[in-house]
Amino acid sequence: MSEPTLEIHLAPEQLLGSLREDALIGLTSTPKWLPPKWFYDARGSELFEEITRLPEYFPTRTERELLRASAADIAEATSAQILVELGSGSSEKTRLLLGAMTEHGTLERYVPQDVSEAALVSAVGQLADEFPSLTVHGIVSDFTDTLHNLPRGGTRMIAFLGGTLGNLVPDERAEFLASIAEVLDEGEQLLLGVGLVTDPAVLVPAYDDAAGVTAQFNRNVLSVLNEQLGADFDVDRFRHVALWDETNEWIEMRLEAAEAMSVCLPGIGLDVRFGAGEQMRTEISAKFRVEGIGKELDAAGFGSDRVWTDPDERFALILADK
Ligand code: AVJ
Repeated sequence: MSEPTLEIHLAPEQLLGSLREDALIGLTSTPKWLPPKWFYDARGSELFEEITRLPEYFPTRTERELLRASAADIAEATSAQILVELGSGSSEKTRLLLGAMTEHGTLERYVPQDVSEAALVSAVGQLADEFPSLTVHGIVSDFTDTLHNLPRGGTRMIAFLGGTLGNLVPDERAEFLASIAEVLDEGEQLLLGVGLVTDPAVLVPAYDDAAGVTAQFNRNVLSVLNEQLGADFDVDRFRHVALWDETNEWIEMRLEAAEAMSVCLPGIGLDVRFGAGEQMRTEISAKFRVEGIGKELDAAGFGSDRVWTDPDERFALILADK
């Protein structure tokens, strides 16, 4: 077995710099907002893993079953030697794909990328044990950074699973898909996992669970600002809000100030006021229609694609060819 390796492209100073920029922009905007990327410190990553096991949070389970059912087909439809996974987190579901792709015979290297070093360290160790024929090389970075420094030396498939594409606003999404198409050579592929538009009665509870884990996850972004920027958010005075935006077809998570308050953020030299009941957007999680995402992939510069969905049509895996 070869030892897994880890490459760190996100110096802590860089990470802090971009958090400061994002916090400054978001907290001085009307309405206020914060990018979802900042949920995922060690505690936030743990809370997300906990979310994936909740009875209400169906996406992870659905995608896992879908991967189980379609991994052999996907392996059949690719001759990739390198699998690069963006936002790999725990890589838990990817095992199904790695199993099928190593059996099929072309895969040599797995390159998981994530912003969370803690999540990656534990994932690469386990994966290298489980798949002794694979070279496992983790990259701690921002995914846009990884895209521009993509590994070479074989045919590549980029996997972007879990529905994380839905966290990008439409403009960011178009730009992101186009830059993936741009860095891939002909014959290389993108494997995308996206949540589909579903009954809001099923969707909303997935983002507002009875046990309150998603609420803790949402509020964790305030703890991150407290720790990293020396802020004094009174985390418990913010209420978790999850709603279905019918027009945009996305779930929106917000934090609502329970009462008027001011917050000091010494790390960015900012004092901000929240009015009673003021809501700040912390995440969008867009859901897709098969036809719509097909058009977006087309527009981004991809060729043909193949689509697999679960029986309830709540999730889709799309393999797009460059
Ligand atoms: C990891 C971004 C796919 O949008 O469903 C879970 C994050 N937010 N519960 C999602 C999340 C609230 C999740 N993604």
